[in-house]
Amino acid sequence: MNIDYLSLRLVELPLRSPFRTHQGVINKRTLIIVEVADQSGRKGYGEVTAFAEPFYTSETTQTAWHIISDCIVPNIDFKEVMHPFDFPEQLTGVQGHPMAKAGVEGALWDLYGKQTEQSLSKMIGGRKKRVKAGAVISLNDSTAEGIKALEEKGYERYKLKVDKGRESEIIEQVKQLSPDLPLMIDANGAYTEKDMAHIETLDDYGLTMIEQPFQAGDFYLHQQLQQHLKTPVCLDESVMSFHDAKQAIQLGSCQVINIKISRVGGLSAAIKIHDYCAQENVPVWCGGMIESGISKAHNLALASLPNFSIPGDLSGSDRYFEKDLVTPGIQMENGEIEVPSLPGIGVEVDESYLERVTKKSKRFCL
Ligand code: OSB
Ligand code: MG
Repeated sequence: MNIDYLSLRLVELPLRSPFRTHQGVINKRTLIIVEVADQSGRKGYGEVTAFAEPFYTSETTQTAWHIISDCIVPNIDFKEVMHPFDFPEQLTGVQGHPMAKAGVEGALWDLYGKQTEQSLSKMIGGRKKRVKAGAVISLNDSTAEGIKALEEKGYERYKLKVDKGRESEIIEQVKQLSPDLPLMIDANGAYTEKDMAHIETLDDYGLTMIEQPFQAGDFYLHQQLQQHLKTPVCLDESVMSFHDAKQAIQLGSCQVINIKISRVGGLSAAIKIHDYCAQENVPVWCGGMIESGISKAHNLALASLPNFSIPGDLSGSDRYFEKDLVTPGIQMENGEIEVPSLPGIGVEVDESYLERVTKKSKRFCL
């Protein structure tokens, strides 16, 4: 792919309002932007969506910075990467750290698309021109005003973050305001085995699914719950690889999978999971990470694949940010977002704004 250099930027984006869940609150979004450039000056961008703190998965911005700088860059022979699919195959010496890997792979996909003048969606076999959006209602937004504001924007699917013990109250509030809209909840592992009966009390609300009720790693407990529940169980944190997806499906631990490029270690793995789920008749949707327009553009390409049949956590730039790293920002209209059709990720990075929000940077000549 003729790669000249790779650079990392640690950026901090102010959030319009704090994003609060039972695991804590995010006031500003710390991210790593990965850039790869070829000798002709074409640039590809990827994003490491790990958080500053390890509340969601074990990675953090700092572990990812270390893994990319000290383990990935020195151990990859970028001259042998002819296509982005070649990159994960060279990563056998780096266990774990899916978000660090996904950020680099993402930059390679964008660059490859620019070099071959194809959109990312086209390169991976995407079919849809537009995808359905969905809003996540953090514990800060779960007020009548917060929900009305999202409905006025045009969101047609809601996901509520769980506040254990207050689920019914919040679900009923949303149902009163928007009785016909699809609604789901995301527990981010808030429940334990003792909550099994409590979760079953939510089964008659007609929720489209319950996401990640228990801790990641416990395929058994999710399987026990799914057996007793009409509502589909969806797994997020539990699925960190293709193998996790296969186990979850074969064991009956879920009926739906949330695919995040970052959590599964990159677009190659995300596509593989998508294809496997399609073969097993398990619908998937694209998860979000409160990310910038760079990662959102990658998500839109992924979500254009045929088995992404459920609206994802795909929102416009203005959902979380006053100003995004891409210009113009990602737009949500009438509950849908257009899949970019220009080469690579198909969005323009605002380099001067990127420079302004950069806290530190590092460049590796390859
Ligand atoms: O569980 O999907 C999650 C945000 C941070 C960490 C984990 C999750 C989330 C979201 C927000 O639900 C998704 C988004 O709108 O970007
Ligand atoms: Mg989730």
